Amino acid sequence: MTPHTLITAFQQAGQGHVFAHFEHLSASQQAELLADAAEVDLAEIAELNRTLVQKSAAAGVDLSDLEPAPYEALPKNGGDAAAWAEAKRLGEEALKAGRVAAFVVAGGQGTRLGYDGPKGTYPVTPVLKKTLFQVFAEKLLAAGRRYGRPLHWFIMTSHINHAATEAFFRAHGFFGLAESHVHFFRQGRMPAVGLDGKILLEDKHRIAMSPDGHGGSLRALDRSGAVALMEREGIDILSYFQVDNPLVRFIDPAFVGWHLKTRSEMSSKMVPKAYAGEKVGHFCTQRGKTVVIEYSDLPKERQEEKDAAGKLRFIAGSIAIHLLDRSFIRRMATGADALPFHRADKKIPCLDAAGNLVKPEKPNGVKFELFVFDALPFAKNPVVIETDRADDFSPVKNAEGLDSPKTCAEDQMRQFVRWANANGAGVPADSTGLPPFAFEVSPLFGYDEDSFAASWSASAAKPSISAGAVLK
Ligand code: UD2
Repeated sequence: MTPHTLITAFQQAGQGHVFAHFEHLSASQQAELLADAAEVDLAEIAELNRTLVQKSAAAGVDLSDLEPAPYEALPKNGGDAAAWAEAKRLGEEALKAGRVAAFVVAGGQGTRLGYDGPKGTYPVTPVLKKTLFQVFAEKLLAAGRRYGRPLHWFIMTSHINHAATEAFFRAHGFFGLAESHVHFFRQGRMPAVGLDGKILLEDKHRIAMSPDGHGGSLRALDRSGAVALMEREGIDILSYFQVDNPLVRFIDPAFVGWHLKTRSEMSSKMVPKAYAGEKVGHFCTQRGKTVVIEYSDLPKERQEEKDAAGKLRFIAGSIAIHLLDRSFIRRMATGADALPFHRADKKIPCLDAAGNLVKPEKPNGVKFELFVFDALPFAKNPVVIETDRADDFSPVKNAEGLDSPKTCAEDQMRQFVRWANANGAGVPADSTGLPPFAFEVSPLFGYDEDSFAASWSASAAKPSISAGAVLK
């Protein structure tokens, strides 16, 4: 498209103001603005304005016919122990055959934490303050050794943090992983619009663009060549997790086995919600399909609904851990089924009509985001399995209070104590399982109960666990 046709298309779509300052820009700034504009799908924005922006903020989420989704309970909660053991065996086989790769979505901005930098570079472990990325890398390294082949790792970044993320890995020698097995790619971007549907400018030569949500990962995986690489390497399953959760067991043989034995195209882990209003999605079924309804979309009375036994009815909380089949990713990325966009009202710094930068006090615009769990209703045989929260979920989201660096470090230590004491270490702990001093277990020593037990029994002199100890 020539600059002229692009500008005309914007004018015809009622978005001509994007080029209001064009004449006064330098040649390179003009080129930047044209490049931003070329990324915008004007028909898509017009449609989103019609369906999302001109409606109330909650419009678009269908809450009819919702039922709680069934899930495979853990054996200790009534699940079938033999079926779990069989799943673990199948998963181990798949891991040894190199059929599984890891995938972290790390394109978000971490605004709530108030941390300026890629969230994966945030320090989280109790003693050594290893970063999230290092924890994941070491888990992957250890799993590769355990299953006899190095695992591939896909890392989705965004235009905001791509360069910084790559530089961080490089500066740390990829934490011991082979560089050839770590694959970075950038997610797509969407323009933000004002409450009147007009595309916002963050500068005279820049459209206010933001990452297209973690659901953008499906198309970005395909576009970036990640799916083709999986095909070449014989990787059938991608283990999806979020960058904010160092406890995540993303190489989990039983989970992989459930996925395989149920012939699921997309599988998920759930935890029973800790309390009615916990900020997690809810696994539900809706007219025969599995769906996730985000906490912000499910009315309070439904979040609090109880069943006959007095238990929360919509109990299955989504902690954003999934397995995705390669062929399913490709179908979602290139086929006719498309994820719906969600509307997020935000305070977006932007230029006013006179071209001055304003920093709004209240939401002044809308960002459009895709959510990966919206792929569930399109998947064949989706299965949801229960997991122990203590072994899979303690995210760092807020600077203080719930889901903060402090709660996360404590949950890591409770896990270390459980693993150690299951092997007779006799570490003292309070009634919540927290030790009176900080210590830490390197993922290279143990990244789950089994690997910890294996290292423990292999060490002739049992490691001493005291204040500041690090088991390596
Ligand atoms: C997410 C889930 C919530 C629950 C919770 C568990 C949604 C909408 N909600 O809430 O149901 O499972 O996690 O912790 O997902 N990201 C990108 N690109 C983007 C946006 C996000 O890569 O454009 C990544 C981000 O880096 C992070 C993850 O997605 O790893 C989650 O993002 P979030 O902080 O927006 O999710 P949250 O806490 O609202």
